[in-house]
Amino acid sequence: MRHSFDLSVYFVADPSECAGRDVVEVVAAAARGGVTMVQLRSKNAMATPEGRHTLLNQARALQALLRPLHIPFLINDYPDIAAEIGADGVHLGQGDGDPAAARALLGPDAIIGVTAFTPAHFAAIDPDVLDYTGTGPVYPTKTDKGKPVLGPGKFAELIKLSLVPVVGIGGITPENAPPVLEAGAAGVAMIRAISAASDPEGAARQFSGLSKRASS
Ligand code: TZP
Ligand code: MG
Repeated sequence: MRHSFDLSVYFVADPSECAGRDVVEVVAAAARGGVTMVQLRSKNAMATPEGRHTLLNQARALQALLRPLHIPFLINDYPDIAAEIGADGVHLGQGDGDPAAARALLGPDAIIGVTAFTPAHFAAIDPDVLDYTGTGPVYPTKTDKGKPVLGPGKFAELIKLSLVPVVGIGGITPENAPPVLEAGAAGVAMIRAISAASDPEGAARQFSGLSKRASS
């Protein structure tokens, strides 16, 4: 049985995008504001032994913060780190390894998501292995350059192909989130709209209010 999860406000926490604050402090604020799921995304962390150590410490601190709050916690890119700290799951990009191998490592209860932004990506998804997709960029973003921006119209068309729930990502703010939810997304994912906000708790609360209105 998979752990149950709610994609409605999915905060992707990148320690280098927290406006100089500690990632654990920012995630604690986001949790108070009502985020429903958290991912630790630390690009290049594994390039050095110190980086791996830092990532492990951050991951352990976040897991300890979020577990009592029943907010699922996933690690971006590294199924082995997720296994080592007992995280709730892992998020894999295209080319980040075989989802079936991650499922075999983490077991049937883990939440495993994948990045998908072309029809071929959606066609390759086995819903017995994967639980959700992150799809975007929906809007222009400085965080993940180089991918074509979908816009809400193309996003809506693309996600009709999905056999698993989809969360929209890329440049999403409380102001531009409604069309993503109206397109049929299970939720919105964001980095900077929460992590770079002067008030991450308030930003999270705004997203939480939108998703509650969209589902009522
Ligand atoms: N995948 C598609 S866009 C993106 C990822 C990881 C970055 C989203 O960052 P932001 O700050 O919410 O635009
Ligand atoms: Mg990746």
